[in-house]
Amino acid sequence: MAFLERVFSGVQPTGNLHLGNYLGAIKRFVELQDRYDCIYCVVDLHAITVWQDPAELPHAIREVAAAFIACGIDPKRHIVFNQSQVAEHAELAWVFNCVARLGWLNRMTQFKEKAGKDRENASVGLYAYPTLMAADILVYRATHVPVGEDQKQHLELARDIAQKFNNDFGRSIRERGYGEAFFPLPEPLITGEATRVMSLRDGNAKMSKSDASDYSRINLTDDADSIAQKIRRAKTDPEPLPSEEKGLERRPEADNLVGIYAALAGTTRAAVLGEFGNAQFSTFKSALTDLAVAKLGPIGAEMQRLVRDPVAIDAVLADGAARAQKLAAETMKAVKDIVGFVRS
Ligand code: AQP
Repeated sequence: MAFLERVFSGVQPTGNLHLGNYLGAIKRFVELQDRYDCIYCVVDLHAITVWQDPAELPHAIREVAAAFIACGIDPKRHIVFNQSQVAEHAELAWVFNCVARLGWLNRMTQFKEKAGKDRENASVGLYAYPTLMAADILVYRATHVPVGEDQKQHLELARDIAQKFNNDFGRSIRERGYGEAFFPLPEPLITGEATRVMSLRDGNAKMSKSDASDYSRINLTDDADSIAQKIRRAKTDPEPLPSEEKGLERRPEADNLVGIYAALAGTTRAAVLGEFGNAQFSTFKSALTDLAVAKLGPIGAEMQRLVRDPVAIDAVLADGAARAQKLAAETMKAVKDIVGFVRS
């Protein structure tokens, strides 16, 4: 069955939005706007799976919305909102908690990484995170989901949940006239040169909001001096850059910086090495700094301008939430019908 093509993705309001979030996700969100109807969500329900200070969360939510808009997402043509304003996400997540199997969730590597050794003390929400993520996507029956490489396993789980719901309730879906399958199997869109941006301090660790070292990441709100300092101090190896991609193998820091350059410039690693092959890192880092400042400077400035007007951002979020809620309510009405809940 053909489903209406629709994009959904989200970003957590957990502070320190960084270059990885931009290149792996938000920049791609912007590029998809001309081809799809898009729904971009500030996933605040996901954020509270780990402790968030209620005094800081509202600012973090508005900052992600500001980043979406500053990067070029048009909230009039598409939908921008925060997840907690549309209760259907949590409602569908409960149904999916009853569809997904414990064994599936036990395999999720992100839970293992985030819970670490203190697993017994992790929230139930952190464990159930992937079923909520499946609900986020499927409550809009979205068909395409742009994400960074780290979300691939969660996307596969969302597909498994959609498939199992379609199978378990297949007869009900058909008898009630919803076609052969109710949910699409959402496709991950993980493409480009920077699907996994690594830490500037360690080429084997993901660039991440929660890294204790601010030198590990470039934040979207960093000024030109900070960007320059962070790139200057980024870890490298003693060799000059190779002239071919194969030469980046087993050189994670070099590979990361070349990938970042390629993604920011909208070109490929091969083209970057065509230009900088045999160059010393000092030369390359200086070019990368100029490029990063040129691309990120205006975004950071616009984000700062937008967050100074929280009333305007809240109006965008409220408008988006109202439009999202209409779509989500339609899905939930059908889901309740399919599952067999009685409505008075
Ligand atoms: N390093 C990265 N490279 C490429 N893409 C990335 N994403 C995150 N880090 C990288 C993508 O950004 C989107 C939003 O991520 P998120 O805010 O929902 O959560 P996250 O993946 O938990 O972000 P962090 O920075 O990694 O936070 P912590 O420190 O809490 O672990 C997603 O599409 C993600 O793939």
